[in-house]
Amino acid sequence: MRRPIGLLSALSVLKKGSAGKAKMSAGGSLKGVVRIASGDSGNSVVGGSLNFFEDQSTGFTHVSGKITGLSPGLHGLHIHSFGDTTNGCNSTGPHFNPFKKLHGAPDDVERHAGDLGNVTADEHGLRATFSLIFYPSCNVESLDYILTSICLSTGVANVSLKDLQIPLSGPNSILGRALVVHADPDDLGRGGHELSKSTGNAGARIGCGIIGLQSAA
Ligand SMILES: [Cu+2]
Ligand SMILES: [Zn+2]
Repeated sequence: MRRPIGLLSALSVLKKGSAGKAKMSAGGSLKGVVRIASGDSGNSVVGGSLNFFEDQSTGFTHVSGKITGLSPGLHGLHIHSFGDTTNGCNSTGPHFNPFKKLHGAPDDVERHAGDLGNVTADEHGLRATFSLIFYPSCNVESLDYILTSICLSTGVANVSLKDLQIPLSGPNSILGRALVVHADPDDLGRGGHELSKSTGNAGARIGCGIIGLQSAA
C-alpha cells in the first residue's frame, strides 16, 4: 500500500481483462497448480507444489503451498515466460514481463508481472552432512586424503501470497508459463548488481514447474 497509484493502475489493467474473463467462465472459479521439480544444478533436491486461485471478484490470484528441499533462508520466486522445461529450468526464459518493465518487488510500480519476491525456507527436518574420505594411496607414509562434504538441504518454505498481476485468464494469463525458485535471495532490484534490474541477481534456477489449469471443482 506504499504506492496506491501503482496498485490502482495495476488494478485497472486487470479490470480491462476481466470483461472477457467473465464471458469465459461466468460465475466459476479458476484454479491452477504447479508441481515443482529440481533444476539441473548439481545437488538440487527441490520439490513441492503450489496452488493458484483467481478470485474473479477482486482480481487477486492467491498462491499457496509448500516448496521443499531448500537451504534455509530467502529464495527468489518468479513466474518465467515459457512453460518449457526441455532444458531443465534454464529453458523457461526470462521473468514474465508483459508490460515491459524493469525487475522489482511485488509491491513496486516498476516490476515484472512475474516478480513474486522471496520465499523463506525454514530449517525443518534434517540437514545432513556426509563426509567422504578417499585414500588415493594405501601407503601409510603418505596418507593423502580428500574430504568432501555434501549437505542435503531440507528447508521448507510455506508460500501464501496474493497478487494482481498473475491472472489465470485473459491476455496476461500465467497458465502454461513456469514458476521458478532460485538458489539465492532476490534483491528486488535494489542490490546495485548488474543483474538487479533484470533478475534480482537471484542465482541458479534450482526448481521449477509448469503452471497448469486445475479442476475448479
Ligand atoms: Cu526467476
Ligand atoms: Zn523480474
